[in-house]
Amino acid sequence: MPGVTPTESDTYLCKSYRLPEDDEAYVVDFKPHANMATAHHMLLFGCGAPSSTEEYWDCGAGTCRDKSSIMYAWARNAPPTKLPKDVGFKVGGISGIHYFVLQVHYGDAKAFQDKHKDCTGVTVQITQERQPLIAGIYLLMSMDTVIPPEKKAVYADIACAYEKPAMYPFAYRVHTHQLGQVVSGYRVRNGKWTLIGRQSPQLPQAFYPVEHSLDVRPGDILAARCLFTGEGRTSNTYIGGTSSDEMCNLYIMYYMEAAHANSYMTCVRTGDPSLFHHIPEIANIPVPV
Ligand code: IYT
Ligand code: CU
Ligand code: CU
Repeated sequence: MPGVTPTESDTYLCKSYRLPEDDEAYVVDFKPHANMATAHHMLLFGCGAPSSTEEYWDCGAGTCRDKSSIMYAWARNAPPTKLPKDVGFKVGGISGIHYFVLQVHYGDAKAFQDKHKDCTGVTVQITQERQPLIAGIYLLMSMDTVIPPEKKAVYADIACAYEKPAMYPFAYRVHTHQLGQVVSGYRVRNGKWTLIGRQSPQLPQAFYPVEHSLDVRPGDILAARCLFTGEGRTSNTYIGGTSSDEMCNLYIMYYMEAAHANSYMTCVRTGDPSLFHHIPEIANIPVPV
């Protein structure tokens, strides 16, 4: 951030950076520069073009003009995940990514009573050297969830058949707003459910490491469930952008062999109830926070 002084709590500020080169390059490391006392979280996106040409702007106006892809997340009180050796995000060239957009969520504005200028950010290490493995993000998200008021447990189920070259998940991030209790992601192979990651969205929304490494191959199904509660609400809650709306997201960060790499994939398909009938029971239990 170019020295900003938020005046209200929960300000989301965005700033764009043009990549130094137009040629293909690889992002291989991130170093956060964030002050726990001021920044609540920060996200780094890769973009074709940013939403604004201002020096910095309120992220409510958008982050990327075109498709945006998350590359890095830092959240207060969570250790940031590193890229494994030989793994890089492809940027520049035909990747279509020519900008980074940094989003910083500033928490309590009291931290700025002294009017100081904040330079929260992240150092991105880029190399032109080809990497053997390409990093990517597979996003599972729900678009049609409705949470009725006072309903104790509501599930948002998402599942897609996986038909791309083999991928190796190494980190995951969950995202909901206030009503989310747990988000779980699985690989389903021949009817067997194997956990990719399970986390409370009320904990810091960083990328957490995949604990037991696994591969995802054509013929597998990727499945995710968000558990919500409608308790405390007086009307239906829908998917949407404000903090009183909800979202159900699971981001799987993976690597793939460079020769046939796909960097961004999305699944928005509602899961088949006959499939989710077999989800492990632990996906239905809120994570205590
Ligand atoms: C409707 C919804 O669930 N939006 C999510 C997921 C999302 C992320 C990206 C949707 C699109 C994207 O290009 I990147 I279309 C969402 O907005 N998630 C927020 C951030 O915006 C990334 C989050 O914190 O995960
Ligand atoms: Cu935050
Ligand atoms: Cu959201």
